Amino acid sequence: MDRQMADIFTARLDATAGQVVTLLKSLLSGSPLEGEIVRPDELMAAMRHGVLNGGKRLRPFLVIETARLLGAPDAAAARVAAALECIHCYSLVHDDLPAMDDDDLRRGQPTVHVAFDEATAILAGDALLTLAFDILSAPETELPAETRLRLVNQLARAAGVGGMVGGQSLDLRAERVAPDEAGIVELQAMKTGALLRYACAAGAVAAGADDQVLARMTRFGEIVGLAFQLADDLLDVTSDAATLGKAAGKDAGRGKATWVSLHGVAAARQRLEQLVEEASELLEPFGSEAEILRQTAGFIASRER
Ligand code: GRG
Repeated sequence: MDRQMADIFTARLDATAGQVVTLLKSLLSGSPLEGEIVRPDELMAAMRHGVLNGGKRLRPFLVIETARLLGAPDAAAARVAAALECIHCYSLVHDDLPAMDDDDLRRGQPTVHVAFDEATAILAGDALLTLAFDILSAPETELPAETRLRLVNQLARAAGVGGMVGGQSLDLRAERVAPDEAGIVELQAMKTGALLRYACAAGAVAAGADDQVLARMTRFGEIVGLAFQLADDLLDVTSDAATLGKAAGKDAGRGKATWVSLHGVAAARQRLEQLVEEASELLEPFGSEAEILRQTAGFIASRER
């Protein structure tokens, strides 16, 4: 991507992030909805802290751009995107907890358990998880009830025991027993891949795409997920190598087995190129209208943060 195209792409990513943040702010307001009693101030503040503190909003972008390509209503796609971002942010809040990664900083700011306390961070994550399903299923997400039910069901599977949470569990186990290559690929497809896959599938479901298009976009999401994880592992290695002044190689990174630690940096860069190529091929039937999604795959593969 040349400089000018990169600037146009980043401007579009930022504009979409702005649109999603505006919606998230209203969904995270303190006013109770019909059927709710009160929304406790401190809990709401912790939820806002976990969601409205920056972030690239890549998953929402994928939902919205896929939905746009396939003709779903913008407002409905934005709500699906916001629901998915609530799940992503909950996972980060919980991942940062002392019992998990025990991180003090996230997106350059104190993590939720540091800014509030541990119990409040657990509850903020729980409430964000639940809110996601409220947003998706509510009639305000102006899609047919059957479509909303499908979106809810698929999100439950992407985020739950056979998806993100299951992947986190396998990742914790991997610290005790190193998985083989197939195990690494599987746990990453679950832990980080499942939500990215869902983002693209959900955009297609919201647009009422037929089975063939849905399968194509779901595969596109899987490839983007693989590229995201590989780029993330590469970033770990290169940032460690830069800070420690050692050559990036098999012993670089956080000590966890990854595709990069098994095959090395050069092979990982080559694999990333192949994945972007594969993603691009999947978009061929949509012609130039899919250019933004094509660029998104490239952006994810070459991201520096
Ligand atoms: C604790 C239930 C539970 C799940 C945690 C996804 C996950 C599972 C943990 C995230 C840990 C982590 C930092 C993984 C690396 C890849 C990743 C998901 C990075 C954060 O995603 P970005 O780069 O973040 O899209 P922003 O801040 O831009 O939203």
